[in-house]
Amino acid sequence: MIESSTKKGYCLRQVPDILDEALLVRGLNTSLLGRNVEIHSSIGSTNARAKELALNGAPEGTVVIAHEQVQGRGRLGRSWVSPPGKGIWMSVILRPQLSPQQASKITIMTAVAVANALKRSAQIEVGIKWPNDIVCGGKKLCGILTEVHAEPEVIHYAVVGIGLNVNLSLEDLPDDIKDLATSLKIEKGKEFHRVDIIKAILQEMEKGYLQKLNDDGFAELLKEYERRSAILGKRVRVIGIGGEFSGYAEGFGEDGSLMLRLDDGRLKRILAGDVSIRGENGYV
Ligand code: BT5
Repeated sequence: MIESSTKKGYCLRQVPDILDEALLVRGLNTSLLGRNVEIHSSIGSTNARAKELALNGAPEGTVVIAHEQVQGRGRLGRSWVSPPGKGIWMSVILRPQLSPQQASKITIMTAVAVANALKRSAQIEVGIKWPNDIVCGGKKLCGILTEVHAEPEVIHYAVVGIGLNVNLSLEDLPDDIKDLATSLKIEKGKEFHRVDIIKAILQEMEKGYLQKLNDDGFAELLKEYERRSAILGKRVRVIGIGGEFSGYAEGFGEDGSLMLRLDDGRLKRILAGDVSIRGENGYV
């Protein structure tokens, strides 16, 4: 935005945070992700829309983005707060050569990609809270929702949903999540352009997807994931359908599972399904 004032010339004020396709594709250095983009001003859920598109044959790499979601979803039908213009509410269609049992590798790859992208585009160091959260200062900055459409042996498509709080203020967060959620603006004290962050995420995600989602690359990816883990070596509570138990987070398996050392000394493998993790004294 340019402001003029007599005899003082022009001064460049804040550039508005516009999110449109032309800006997004300009300089987007990917060959697959984001080559086909749909941007909605308001939608129920970008994951729901991406699934519809994938089912109708949309090309791999198709991205659906919304300024606002009115039915944003988390895991197990939980809701995802997605106010207009304040965050990145986006879904990516992938068609990975993985078995459905390996689907959590996609979430791991995405978490590392988002963390690297945030470092590059927002100069922020974040942690990864297994299985699907990106955290900062002990609070949730971003959630990832990977949904697959599969047969027993093959994945037909995966839709990876990313909900990243960018320019939300504390007042934008409902009371029930004020204590556990945060945003880039809250953490860094300034606003960001969503389009720059989206580009960085798509670029990092494409690198991860094309280079690391194979047997050789995944070991390296897992190391990056562990390095960024907000729970590794810590005592955590695991809350699942089958009950609640505590232990030390000792490592992660090749299949994306969490290895938890129980108090009786046994090592328990926990699949990244429908469990939630809490730190001993709070969210992480
Ligand atoms: C997640 O679920 O963390 C996955 C969230 C994925 C959202 C994206 S947005 C684009 C795409 N389209 C969709 O419809 N979804 C995806 P889960 O682990 O179940 O966490 C959900 C919980 O996080 C809620 O029950 C709240 O406690 C909390 N929460 C809701 N909105 C939040 C927000 N904006 N920031 C931080 N925490 C939030």
